[in-house]
Amino acid sequence: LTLERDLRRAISHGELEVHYQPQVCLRTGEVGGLEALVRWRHPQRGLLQPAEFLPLASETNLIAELSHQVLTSACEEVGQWIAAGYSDLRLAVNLSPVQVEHPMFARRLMAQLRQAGFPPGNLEIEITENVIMNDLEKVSQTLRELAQQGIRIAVDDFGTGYSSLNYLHQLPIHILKVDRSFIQSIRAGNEGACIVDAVIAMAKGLKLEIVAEGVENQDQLDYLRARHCDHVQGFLFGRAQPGPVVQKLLDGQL
Ligand code: G
Ligand code: G
Ligand code: MN
Ligand code: NA
Repeated sequence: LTLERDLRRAISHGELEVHYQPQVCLRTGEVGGLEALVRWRHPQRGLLQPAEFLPLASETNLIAELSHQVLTSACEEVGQWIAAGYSDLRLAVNLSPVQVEHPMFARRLMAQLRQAGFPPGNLEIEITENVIMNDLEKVSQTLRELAQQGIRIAVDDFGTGYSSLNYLHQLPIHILKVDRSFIQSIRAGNEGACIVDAVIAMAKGLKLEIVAEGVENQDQLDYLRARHCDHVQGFLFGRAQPGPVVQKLLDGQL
């Protein structure tokens, strides 16, 4: 209960921060995208990770307000970088089930982007397979509305959910994010690597882009490069960092 009271205060007092983890394009070698990941700068407990407060936020409906803040901050900050010349920079945001299942979600999101002056074509939303399957009808309507406006849809943690593959050609999906558990099994002779091969082959057949998550070492990178994976994300390229740090990283690329 203390944490719930604290979280309400965090939302109203601006204790939430958005950090960004780079996604590197293997074709250009440059940062092509940023995944927004929320952090809570707790006055006593220090910097808290999402696992420590998102479950509570979801149970208490504070998730709606929290998500709105994350999106507002990220659109404002990344929107400035886009306007300053990084015109192709993509912003990826994670959506929770309650957001995606709300019937007004697509319209509210579009209104928020207009207000922030953020180009919809630079936005990517990440949802998990379980969120898609939970209410396929509702979610598919929302995803169609978003895709019509140019927003791109990524399936997060691909390969770990309880789902068939049917939704891939029924829904406007643009990107598969291969879960880091598969990337971690890229080692000589490990069978997990053949799942990565299969997902990349399928993505190419379906004309979907691939983001490999959790890339931590050079062997994994070499493996993914040899298979023409599109984008890589992971500690090898950097953890999620505050906006000013990321801005320096981008400026070093100019
Ligand atoms: O930052 P970290 O790597 O610990 O993120 C853990 C998980 O928390 C992510 O995989 C993501 O699913 C979730 N997450 C992080 N930020 C947000 C956010 O702003 N909104 C939602 N809904 N989930 C988030
Ligand atoms: O949305 P998602 O749950 O995929 O969010 C990314 C999560 O993965 C964050 O919690 C982030 O800290 C974590 N992460 C990002 N890169 C790596 C990595 O290279 N290795 C590991 N173990 N975790 C990572
Ligand atoms: Mn994600
Ligand atoms: Na993920």
